[in-house]
Amino acid sequence: MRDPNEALIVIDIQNDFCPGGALAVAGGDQIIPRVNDLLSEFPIRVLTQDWHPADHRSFAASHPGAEPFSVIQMPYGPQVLWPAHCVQGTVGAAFHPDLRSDRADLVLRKGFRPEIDSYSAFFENDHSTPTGLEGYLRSRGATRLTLVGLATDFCVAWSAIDAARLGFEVTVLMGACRAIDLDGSLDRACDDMRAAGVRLEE
Ligand code: VGL
Ligand code: ZN
Repeated sequence: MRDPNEALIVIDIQNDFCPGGALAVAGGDQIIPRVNDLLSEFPIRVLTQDWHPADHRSFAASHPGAEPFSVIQMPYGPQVLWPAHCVQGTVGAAFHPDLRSDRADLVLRKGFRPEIDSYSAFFENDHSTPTGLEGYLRSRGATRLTLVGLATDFCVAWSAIDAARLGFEVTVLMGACRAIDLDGSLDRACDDMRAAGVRLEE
């Protein structure tokens, strides 16, 4: 068993990020058995859920003429334009049916503001608008966080780096994550996580 100060943060294991989904991550569903086991081990268990309005500004379709996976400048910095995904209330936004979401204490939704994306579970992509997760974890006494889920190089990495900056002791279990890997984004994300003091384990 784990210490009472240990929290598991499960990032975005939703249908749209699994094979057959709108923004499928290769092998995204393969991590689910291990994640289900981890959900039984940890005393504090959080699931995040990417949760966008249908006209979200991170969607290529919201920018006439723009191709999915191109990058534009937003007021808060560069933004990859994604295929529409995880639209609020759709099957694509639901947790994968094999994920034991019943084992979670908290479901944290993010990306619900139409004008700004939110990769991190802690802050929106402006790096300043909080989601409230930090307060939740601190008030439950969490100091050590283990992150797993989808996708390694976007929501997992951004969450891990923010958590380390906030002073949590952070481990990412790479074997329980899968990546999008867009133009070297996985290597960059690993470098950035290590530089932020995140421990990467298998
Ligand atoms: C994610 C791209 C867009 C993720 C979410 O969960 O990594 N990636 N929205
Ligand atoms: Zn998203």
